[in-house]
Amino acid sequence: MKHAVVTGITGQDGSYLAEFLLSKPEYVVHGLVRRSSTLNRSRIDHLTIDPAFRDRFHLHYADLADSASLGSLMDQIKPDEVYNLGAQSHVRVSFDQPLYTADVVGLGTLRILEAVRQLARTKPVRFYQASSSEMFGSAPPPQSLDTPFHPRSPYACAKLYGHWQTVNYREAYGMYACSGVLFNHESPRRGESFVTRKITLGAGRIKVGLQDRLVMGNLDAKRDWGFAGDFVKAMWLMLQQSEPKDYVVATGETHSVREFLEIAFGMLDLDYQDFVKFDPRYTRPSEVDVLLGDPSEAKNVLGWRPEVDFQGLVKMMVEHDLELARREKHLLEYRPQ
Ligand code: NAP
Ligand code: F7E
Repeated sequence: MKHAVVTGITGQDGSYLAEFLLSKPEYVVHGLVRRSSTLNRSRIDHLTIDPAFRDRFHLHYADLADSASLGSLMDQIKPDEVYNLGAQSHVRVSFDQPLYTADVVGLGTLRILEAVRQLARTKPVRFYQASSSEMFGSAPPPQSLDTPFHPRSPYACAKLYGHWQTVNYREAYGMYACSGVLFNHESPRRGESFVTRKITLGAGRIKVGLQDRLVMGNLDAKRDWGFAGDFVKAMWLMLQQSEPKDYVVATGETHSVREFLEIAFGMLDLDYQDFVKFDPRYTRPSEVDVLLGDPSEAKNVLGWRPEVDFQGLVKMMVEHDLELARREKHLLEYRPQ
């Protein structure tokens, strides 16, 4: 059996990656979870309770801020593959908590790389680092690995630190370590405060009458948005090659937040302009205006292709969140008095 360790398993990508790995009978998946006062495992509950995965899906307490927990888990599990997806991943929040973000996202990557390096002395182990298109920041589009990085947030600076540490561990110690520079990827499991999910949740609730406005920031920013379920396959492919290498993973299309709003509200026969209000609270001290990735290496070398297009992504999220809103309304209407 192949043992894979996944940090950030309770997050959007962690849940899709776990599903994808478990769909391959040769994988045992070990997810690292943080202790919290209430359980936050809704994205992976279906995997935990499925008897088919009882012997192939395990959760372990650890934290990227805690080297000892990472080292002892590497020692105990002795994984073949490590996917480092754990992060304080919200760009706006990183301006409020820059040191914490640098610790978990930047130093956290170094902590797990060190734990993997110790293990690599005794057995082969492959490492994936979740790097981000935010590292390109204000660099003009289209962005590829030949584009100079120009990060525009504490989050992006921390990711860049993790990216270069990953490259350096590969070059210095000959480790099989890859940095996947992934552009924005979304899904019905996306965190509620990221812009796409905020829009589809808001549109659904407005449609059923639970909400009458949606308060947003900069609608002119453009992003290269893909489907998270497609993107996790590229992570796995990167660890299956004969040589380790970094890749950009993107759709190669860019759309503005305004376009996302127009299409999502339009699918519900609503005009977003009747409901969206501006609040500077949702803007950032320094913004990333346009992200547009060039995924040609991922296509040519890994054979990776996104299967869900932009319209399909918006539709999937709108339909999911309309159903959520309907259920919420139903529960409110039928709550015992
Ligand atoms: P997400 O939904 O925010 O999930 C983040 C995960 O990291 C959660 O499981 C979270 O655990 C965990 N985590 C947070 N702090 C941690 C710590 N101190 N120690 C261990 N785990 C910790 O993020 P995502 O969208 O799935 O993204 C996955 C990774 O890809 C992240 O590294 C993100 O920065 C990066 N990335 C994402 C995108 C994107 O568009 N989604 C693009 C490029 C790169 P809790 O549930 O306990 O909070
Ligand atoms: O913002 C604008 C905002 O927070 C997208 C993370 O997964 O992808 C993500 O980072 C754009 C920005 O994602 C609101 O100013 C307008 O220009 O959904 P977001 P992000 O910052 O691109 C990268 C690749 C990552 O690595 C990160 O981990 O939308 N925007 N109004 C808004 N954004 C939010 N969140 N909320 C608003 O109300």
